[in-house]
Amino acid sequence: MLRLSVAIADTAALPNTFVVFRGFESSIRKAAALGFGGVELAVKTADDVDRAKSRQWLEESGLQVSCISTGQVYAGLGLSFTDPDPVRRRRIRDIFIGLIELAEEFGQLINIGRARGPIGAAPRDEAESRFIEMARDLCDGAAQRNVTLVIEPVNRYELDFINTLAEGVDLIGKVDRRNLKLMPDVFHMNIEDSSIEGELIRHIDQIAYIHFADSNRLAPGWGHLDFPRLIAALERAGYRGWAAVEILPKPDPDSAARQAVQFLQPIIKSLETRRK
Ligand code: LER
Ligand code: MN
Repeated sequence: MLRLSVAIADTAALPNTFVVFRGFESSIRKAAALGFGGVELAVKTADDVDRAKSRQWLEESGLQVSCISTGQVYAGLGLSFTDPDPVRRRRIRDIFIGLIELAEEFGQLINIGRARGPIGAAPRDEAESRFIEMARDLCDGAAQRNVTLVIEPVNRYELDFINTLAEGVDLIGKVDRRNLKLMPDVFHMNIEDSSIEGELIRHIDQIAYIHFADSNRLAPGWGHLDFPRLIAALERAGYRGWAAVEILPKPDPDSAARQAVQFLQPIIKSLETRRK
């Protein structure tokens, strides 16, 4: 059975951090009150998270961390795996090592979204080689802490490297580490992939985490993606992981998050009832 989570960040997070709620304590309480089972923590470095307090807030709310997400490492710090500058690559490596330690306690999953970096002006092979070297190194350290890294295909208007699920799977094969997996975001898939259900099912063995947003990046049900159909496909394929709602906080964070749960939960429950 699919579990629902919601993307949150600290109050100090940059305005362009892509989350629904801000402020870890209040966000965790709100997420729990609305009926989410988990929260995705969008961070810049491991220092963003007060571990003792977070542990307490999560315990009190009965929530889990679904994933640590790293978009701000790129959008805020400008660092990425494919950066041609070795000094800057060392900085992002150190940041990810800190995040892996954090994820050992919180969620055991780290996403690599835009932090994988662009191809940019470099020859594709060079950018890819830099990614592969960094990913192998980090995955080897993460494996010792039981942490998995997930690569998120992102649409072409945001990044020129890994847009489709098939490209993600191809790169995962080249990295060749058991703890590097695929993380589809159905908003990006709607732009890039030939079929949402078809590609989710085709690559289901590689999928360890999912982002949900509607076609316009609003809460599910407020755009034109067919969530009943795609959730049924995931359910049939045996996906039992998290679906994290990563949506625009519009018209306001509370309404967006409420719409997401109220729309998705009955779909998930009806499939579960049918399975019994
Ligand atoms: C990150 O999860 C993502 O989907 C990006 O589009 C954020 O800009
Ligand atoms: Mn996403």
